[in-house]
Amino acid sequence: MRWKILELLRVQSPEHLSGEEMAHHFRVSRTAIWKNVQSLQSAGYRIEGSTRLGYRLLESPDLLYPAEIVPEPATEMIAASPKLIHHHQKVGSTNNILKQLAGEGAPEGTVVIAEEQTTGRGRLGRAWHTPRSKGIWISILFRPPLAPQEAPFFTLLAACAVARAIKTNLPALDPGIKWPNDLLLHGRKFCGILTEMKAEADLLHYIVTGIGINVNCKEEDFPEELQTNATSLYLANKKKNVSRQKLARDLLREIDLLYQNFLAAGSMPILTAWREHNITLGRTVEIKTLQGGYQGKALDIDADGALLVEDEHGTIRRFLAGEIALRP
Ligand code: BT5
Repeated sequence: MRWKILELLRVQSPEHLSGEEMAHHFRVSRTAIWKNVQSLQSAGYRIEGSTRLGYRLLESPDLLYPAEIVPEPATEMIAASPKLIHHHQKVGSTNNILKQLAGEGAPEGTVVIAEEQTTGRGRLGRAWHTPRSKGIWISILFRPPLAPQEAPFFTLLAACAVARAIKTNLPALDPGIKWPNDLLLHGRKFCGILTEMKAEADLLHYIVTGIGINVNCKEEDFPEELQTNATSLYLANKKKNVSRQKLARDLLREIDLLYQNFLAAGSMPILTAWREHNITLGRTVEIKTLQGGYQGKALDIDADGALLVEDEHGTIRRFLAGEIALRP
């Protein structure tokens, strides 16, 4: 009920709304309204109470509560209602929490988002740095009817969604996708994606795609070893703060749109969107895989999102995973 009260206060803002009116609306006592208002206040909302006029919302906190980031109008599947969004102040890793929920049967479209992670992860056990309330640290659950080897495709889907949400919010910025899971601004990484899955030989149980976006990080928020390679939207946006709530809402909507598109029409629309935002194709790349290193020209991605690289002898190889460095 507290989120419904918040909604009423928001609509009424900057005017007051009487406790009695709300009590009547919800068919509860005025004390029940007062308790819910108190719980909103302890969640960080500045709500003024006056015995004569009622309650008035003065300020909302910069926190990614479900009520603040649920897309309106509602999406089809991803974060389609506030109940599907699990917000935490501090977790180890949002991917881990969501994998646990997925194992317990959480529905497709469930989202875990945190203000801070203590053990945020990148690929191969690398650490992902997540300063408190400075970014969007989020994981999304998919249960697509696919074979396990198609899971890496969800990294591409998420990368396109991030690029699109940024173009909507900050049209002057030009984020580029570096295959497979990085997004860069002016050559520096501001977003990383980690797709994990649970599967048996031919059966995919679920995919969890984790996205980390440095939104309002300042230089000093990055540890020294990241300062030359990492950036944030704030830094790229002439040091102006960016609304995390609006960006998170738009990101969820873009993920939902791309996913619906994918379910209806297959991978083509996403590959097209990916090509539009990529900064990988046509470049000479050095690719490191668990099997060894390789150099060549990045020609294209195929329907599974694998990168096709041609070496100087004209041999084309296909990479489903790996780490690339872009050469001039
Ligand atoms: C990634 O791995 O880029 C995937 C990052 C995914 C993070 C999200 S946050 C929500 C969800 N929950 C999780 O626990 N993870 C996901 P990789 O390509 O392996 O890159 C990792 C490397 O990026 C590190 O070794 C650092 O060099 C660098 N790095 C770490 N934190 C960074 C940051 N905040 N900004 C830019 N670079 C960073």
